Amino acid sequence: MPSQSKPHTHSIPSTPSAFLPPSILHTLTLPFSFLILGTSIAAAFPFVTSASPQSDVRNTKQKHTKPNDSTDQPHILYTIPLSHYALLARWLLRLSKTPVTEVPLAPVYHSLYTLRNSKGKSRTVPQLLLPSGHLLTSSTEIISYVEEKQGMEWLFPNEEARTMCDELGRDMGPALRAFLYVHFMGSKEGCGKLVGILGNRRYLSGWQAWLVRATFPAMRTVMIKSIDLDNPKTFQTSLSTIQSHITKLDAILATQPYLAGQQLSAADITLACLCYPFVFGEESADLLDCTTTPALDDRGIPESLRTEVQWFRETRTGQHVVKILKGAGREALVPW
Ligand SMILES: N[C@@H](CCC(=O)N[C@@H](CS)C(=O)NCC(=O)O)C(=O)O
Repeated sequence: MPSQSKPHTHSIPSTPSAFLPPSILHTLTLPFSFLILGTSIAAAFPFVTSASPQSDVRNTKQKHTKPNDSTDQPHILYTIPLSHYALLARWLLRLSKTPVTEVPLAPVYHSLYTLRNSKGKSRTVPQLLLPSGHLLTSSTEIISYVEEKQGMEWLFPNEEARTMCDELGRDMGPALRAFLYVHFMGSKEGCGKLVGILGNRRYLSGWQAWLVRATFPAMRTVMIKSIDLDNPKTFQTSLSTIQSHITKLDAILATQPYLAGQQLSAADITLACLCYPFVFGEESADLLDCTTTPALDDRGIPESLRTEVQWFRETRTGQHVVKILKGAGREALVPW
């Protein structure tokens, strides 16, 4: 991978002013923003704040079974627009024709919803609130839920598919997130592009998009701390994880058309979603051009990431990701 030759240049200071010029907006503090957000949520979404879902943690081997859950009733999906795990949940719910209302949330502020929904147990997105009031708190649980729907058994044709899904979700997803955020948040140019994506009214409600733009320096600091991006080891570990997965997946794809054999499975969809922010280009711009998943075309790419993306797109794994996004993605990712 190109950046392995210069690993120590890739960690970032968490001080917001290191990359952004001072302005009146930067003086807004996080608590102030939380106050605005909390008030707005209570006013705008009383159904969210009064929900009392349950939460638990499972892997894809465990089955979701809850009495009174009709998959034909409306479900509520909580997401962050740029989240690759949220894309995975959305894709599978669409494929299974589950009726869903999506609640896209600004990063960092999302936790006001997710912690409330899960009674403090889970902060991350995606979360899926079932008609029964039961809450699924990860893409893994959502995959299990979808798998149980009639006609969705093809998602896991064999144990390899299941193992690969678990491994990709556990290791590759967090590694890619750290790797990409270092590139976006490590330069003024990257920060500008990230604000352009995260604070876009196309993907978030007007006031949330405003909140992202107004408080980006504080948000950036929180994200750097929570992903440990100011530690050079984080970048280095992420790189090795990504590299070793790609080497392994390249070898698999050299002998068979799909990750679990001769047909598309949940493993291919998981890989495509988790790598979606790593391919950029027309697949992302055209095929993912819907109201909830930011299109990452050439204009959105930070300069420092250009060579890495080019490198990835030329690997067998990168080409597979593009193929899946172009194929299954076309049907699955039309707007709700
Ligand atoms: N294992 C979880 C991981 C989900 C995850 O890490 N989501 C990220 C977004 S890509 C998130 O919510 N980050 C914000 C946070 O940690 O508060 C899953 O499969 O859903």
